[in-house]
Amino acid sequence: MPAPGIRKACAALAAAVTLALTATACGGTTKNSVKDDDTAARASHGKADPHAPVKKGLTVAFLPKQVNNPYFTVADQGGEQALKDLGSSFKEVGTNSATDTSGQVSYVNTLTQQRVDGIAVSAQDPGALCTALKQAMRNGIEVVTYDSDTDAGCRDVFVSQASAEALGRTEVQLLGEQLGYKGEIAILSAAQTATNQNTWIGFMKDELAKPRYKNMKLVGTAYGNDDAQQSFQQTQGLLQEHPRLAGIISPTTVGIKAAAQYLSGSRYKGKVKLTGLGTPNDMRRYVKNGTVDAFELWDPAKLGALAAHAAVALSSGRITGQRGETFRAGGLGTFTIGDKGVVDLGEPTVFDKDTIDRYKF
Ligand code: RAM
Repeated sequence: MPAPGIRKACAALAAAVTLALTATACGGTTKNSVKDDDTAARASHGKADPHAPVKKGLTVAFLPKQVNNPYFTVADQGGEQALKDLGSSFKEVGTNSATDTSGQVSYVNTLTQQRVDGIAVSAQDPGALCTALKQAMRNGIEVVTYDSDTDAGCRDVFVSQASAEALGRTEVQLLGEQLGYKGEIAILSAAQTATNQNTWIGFMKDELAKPRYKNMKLVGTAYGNDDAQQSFQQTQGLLQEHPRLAGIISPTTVGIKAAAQYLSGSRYKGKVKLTGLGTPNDMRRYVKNGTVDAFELWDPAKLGALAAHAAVALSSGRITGQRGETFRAGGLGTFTIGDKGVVDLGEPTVFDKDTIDRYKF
């Protein structure tokens, strides 16, 4: 396997020549090798050296689902701070809409041409970015997904906010408690293609299939596309379509805020229960005015910081994305890579009127 410097030089040369490269001179099992199969990404890394020095002077680009979303602003600021602490540089690019998949693809291609060292991306769609991300990896770029994953073969590591299963099940449990396990419920999601929301919804349905929820019925799923106005209108639509609706789960910070805003100004306030994933700053007023009892989230800044640490650990050769590898992420502690290259940040936090003022994000 060529030395890391040579790997990078080969990658840089290849990127300069063409994005559709064949870096045979770089040879061996390095990530410059062209492999077309889905396992190319992680299988081509070689062996991790947990004691390799942490590289400095890297550039890691964050590509969130959507740049004008306060959740991603906080997450990416966490990434920026972590990179600063590690002696590397941060940049952020991205689309204004959470459904501009071709825009996300263009950004990946541009970052590949710019030869950044790492990309941390929250995918709007599981498959759409694959070709572009594989191209990035063939060009020596480390690819970390955070918040919303692609297919596992199209990135090195997925930094997940919490176990997807825990998130899906606990949202149903929270609503179940609030409804006394009775009534019609609906889901107000983000984009129809969003990997993270769709995974959580899968676990919500699995949870709802348990005998305890036999009197709770999922009657509809709407998509507000992480757009405030669309989410507001979709909430209104759900209530019109299902006059007996007793509760809504919105697993998106944009959706839950818009739904709370709608409910808060309507006759349904306090009657139709709302839970899901929101930021304490967005939801504080709706918890205090009795629209929302409890909801959950993780600390987005920590998620961004963990993604930054993972990208630098990959670039330094300390990890390759294989199950069982461990890496230290500054003050966040030490993390172990699990199945399919997934790293979980931790458990979600539940916020209610007694606890919400402890959190400022
Ligand atoms: C929105 C986005 C993001 C999701 C959060 C909970 O901001 O859809 O992907 O993780 O909500």
